[in-house]
Formats: sequence, C-alpha cells, structure tokens
Amino acid sequence: PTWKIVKKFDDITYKKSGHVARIAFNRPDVRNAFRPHTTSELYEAFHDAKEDPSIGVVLLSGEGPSSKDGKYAFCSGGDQKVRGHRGYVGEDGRHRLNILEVQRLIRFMPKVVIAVVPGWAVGGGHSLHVVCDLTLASKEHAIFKQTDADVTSFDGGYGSAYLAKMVGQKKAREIFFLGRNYSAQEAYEMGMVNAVIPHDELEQTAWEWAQEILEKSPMSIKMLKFAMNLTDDGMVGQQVFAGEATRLAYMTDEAKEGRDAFVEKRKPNFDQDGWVS
Ligand code: 1HA
Repeated sequence: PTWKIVKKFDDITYKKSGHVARIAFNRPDVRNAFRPHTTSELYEAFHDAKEDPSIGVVLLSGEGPSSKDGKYAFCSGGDQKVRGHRGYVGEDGRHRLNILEVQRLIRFMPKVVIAVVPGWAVGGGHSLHVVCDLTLASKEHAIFKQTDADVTSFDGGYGSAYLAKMVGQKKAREIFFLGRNYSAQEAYEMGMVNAVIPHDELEQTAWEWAQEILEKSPMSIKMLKFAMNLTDDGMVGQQVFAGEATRLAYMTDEAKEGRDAFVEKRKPNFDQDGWVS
C-alpha cells in the first residue's frame, strides 16, 4: 500500500491508503502509553475515519521499536506518570478518562477496526485490543498482559466483562487476577486473537485482511457488526442497530411519502397494500 499522511499529530500517526485508515500510537519509548493528549488525537483520527465514506477498515497499531531498547509495543495503557487524583492530567490541567470515549467510538463505528499488535498490549492497551473487532498479533513480540489490579485502575467495562464473553469467565478472571504475560499463541488459543503472524509480515497481513473485508457488502458488514454488538450493549446496542434500520426505512417510497406529506402540509397517502408480512 502507498500510505498518505492524513495529518501530523504529536502522539499518534494517521495515514490512509485506498479504503483503509491506519492509526498508530507513537510514543514507543514509553511502550506507547497514552496521555490525555494522545487520547484526544486518537479520538480525532478515529472520528475522521468514521466520517470518511471511503474508509471501510481501520487498523490500530503502535509504532516502534523503542529507541531505548528496541522493544515493540501496541499500547501500555494510561501514562502512569501523568495520572492525577481524578484521572489522567492533560496540559490544560484537567483530569480525564477519555480513553473510554475512544473505546465507544471503536465499538459503535460502522466500520471494521483491526488491532494490529506488534508488541506489548497492556492495561488500557489490552482493553483497546479487546474492544477492536479483530486482533492480529506478532508471533515473536506480542505480549498480552493486564496490570489493572497492579496499579489500581480497573476497566470494568469492555476490558473485563466483554473479555470474559470472549475468552470465558475463568480465563478472563485469570488474566485480571494474576496479571501474567501471555504470548500471541496463548492469546490465540484463548480466542482473543484471530491470527498469529510472523512479525515481519504483520503489517502486510493486516492490509490483506482489510482488502478481503473490503470485497464484501459494506451494509452487511455494518449490520453484522452492530448485530453482534447488540446483545452485549443493551439499549445502546439496540439504538445503534435500530438507527441503521431507520436509515434503510428512509430509503423507501413509504418514508418519502411521510416526509413529503408533512412538508407539503397534506395528509400522507400511504400504499395500503403495503402491510406485507
Ligand atoms: O485501566 C485503565 C482505565 C480504566 C478505566 C478508565 C480509564 C482507564 C485508563 C487507563 C487504564 C490503564 O491503562 S491502567 C494500566 C496502566 N498501565 C500499566 O500498568 C502498564 C505499565 N507498564 C508496564 O507494566 C511495563 O512497562 C510493560 C509490561 C508495558 C513493559 O515492560 P518492559 O518491557 O520491562 O518495559 P519498562 O522498562 O517497564 O518500560 C519502558 C519505559 O516505558 C519505562 O520508562 P523509562 O524507565 O525508560 O523512563 C516505563 O516507565 C515506560 N512505561 C511503560 N508503560 C508505561 C510507561 N510509562 C508510563 N505509563 C505506562 N503505562
């Protein structure tokens, strides 16, 4: 792929090629930990990808390796050095937990988000891979680890409860209660990684997975994602799914007649043979 930089950010990189967007953490010397500034940039990039009708798949990854020791990371979660009394403290002095807004954006966007994990996926970084639709992991360097109970910062939402739906209750509790390291292969066997890829082929493989998805019907992919989300997301899941049903309904003659009758200040003339079962 020939990537075009969309915008220069401080803490992330953001590129597009064809119908694929690639967003990556870019703080490799701190294992791609996120501070509020990182998260704001991440939100902006994801929002742009969500709004761009030419984008069907978003790859989320981490730049690397670290200039200090050559190690790779996807993301090591919230930057503990800027964690304050009520959240992570930005340059504006405000305390935030805005990574949760990014999680919701990934979850509710009508496109496929693939976590491309080249190294450490830890704490809030682990939760991010969990909330992505698919995960591809570096065979040699990916390590999955939950440190939430080490640093007293717990993701009680998608990071844990949804993970349990994915890998089962016992495994999810082990991941959180013991905080061990798991290799890409172990994560694959648990069902939280789709494929274990040789490190040198990871980016190319992610691109190929994206191309396969892009051959499918966009509407079907969107409806399937929202259908699979629905039961876990309660009424918000219903809202998101139903919004798409409303959009499809808008495209019918019946809906256009409803709208036109209102605008033209007349009684709607609906097709009374339209009560199809
Ligand atoms: O759970 C949540 C949230 C829940 C609800 C709502 C919002 C949430 C928001 C965030 C989070 C969290 O993310 S909590 C979990 C926070 N993350 C961690 O506890 C992971 C901390 N890091 C580590 O355990 C390790 O660094 C590592 C397993 C990722 C890698 O170990 P390694 O390879 O031995 O490297 P290490 O030497 O530890 O780290 C390299 C450099 O990166 C160090 O800096 P240096 O000493 O060279 O100056 C290290 O301090 C830095 N670093 C790594 N992770 C972080 C970090 N600096 C700040 N924050 C980090 N998370």
